[in-house]
Amino acid sequence: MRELAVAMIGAGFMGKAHSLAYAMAPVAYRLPAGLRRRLVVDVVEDVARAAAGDFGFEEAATSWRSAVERDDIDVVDIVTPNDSHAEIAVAAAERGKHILCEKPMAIDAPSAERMWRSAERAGVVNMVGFNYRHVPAIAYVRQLIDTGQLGTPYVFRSTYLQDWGLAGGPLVWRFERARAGSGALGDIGSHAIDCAEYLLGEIRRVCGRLATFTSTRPIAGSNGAIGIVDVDDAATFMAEFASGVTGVFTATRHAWSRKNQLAFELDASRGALKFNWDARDELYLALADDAEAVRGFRQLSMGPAHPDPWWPIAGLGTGYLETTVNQLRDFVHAIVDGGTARPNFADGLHVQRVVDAVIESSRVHGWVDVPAAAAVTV
Ligand code: SOE
Repeated sequence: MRELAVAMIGAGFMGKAHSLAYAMAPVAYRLPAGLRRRLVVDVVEDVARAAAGDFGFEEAATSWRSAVERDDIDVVDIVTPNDSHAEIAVAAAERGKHILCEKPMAIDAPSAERMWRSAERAGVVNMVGFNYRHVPAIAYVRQLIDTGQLGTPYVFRSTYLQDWGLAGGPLVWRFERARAGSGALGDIGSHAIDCAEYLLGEIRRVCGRLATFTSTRPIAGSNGAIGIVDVDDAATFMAEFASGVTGVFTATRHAWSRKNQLAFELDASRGALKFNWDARDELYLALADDAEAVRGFRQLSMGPAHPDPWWPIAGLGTGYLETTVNQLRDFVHAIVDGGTARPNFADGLHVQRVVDAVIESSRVHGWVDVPAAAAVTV
């Protein structure tokens, strides 16, 4: 069987998640290729070495550039801070490597467009780590919409709420525009945008407001020096989809006691539904065709009757890791069987365009158009 050798660039929290996925995916699914954790890269040698041991990689290195140039590497997995994604992805594509890149795809749409262009030119498989669309309940929502069971979608309301931004922590890269591109908007709002576009198609116009509540933070290891936060702590925007659906979104890392609450509701002509990551194995569904006496939201428990079942009975549970395994499965199939793994760089680029449009909209206090994906050519 073919074997894909992976160089993972970055060794933080997402590196751990992806490493677990490399170990679990061949057990969870019968994959068409083996996955070899060949090389892990971190600029700090000790961190790289520790990661190789902890995450099960054969080798550790400190230069991503040498890693992507190696002939014995098939896949480059980018789990570094956002500002390095474009440079690494472009170099990897030029060397013919397949690329799995963490979200958001880049710090802005022009960088994401460069990545997309390079990958298209090189003909390599490319994928962005928007893992939440691989939750079985969300994949099932897509089926409900595509098969017309909900009728015409009308209004989509989405919130992605966390509270770790309130803890008064140091000025990590996620609070710096030059490194992250944006704050809550790109970090977690991008997941909500990806889910929305996966379910309902492209967003074509937005009107939003960004706000920063904690505007300074201590600089780690600097003896009390204070740094400026130049990204949003909360992003709220209205969206108009190309299909005519209306969307309302809020993403914030300043929402007390909401730890990782990606939630949405959809109202449609023949039904409605509610999803909440806190109970991710459930979906609340109401259908207009139900007899009047029992009409209301029913609670579905995800299982073998739904997409991506892991276990033979419903209710055993799928979580964060399962979504990264499902994502990896699609990536490996695209490499071996041909085709594309979604969300690919074109999808990630469009999400980035929505993010950039929300930032611009907040700046000009008005609606901003989002260029269509079809508007770009290689
Ligand atoms: C931090 O907000 C974070 O780790 C995000 O960067 C991830 O994408 C999200 O899945 C969990 O929270």
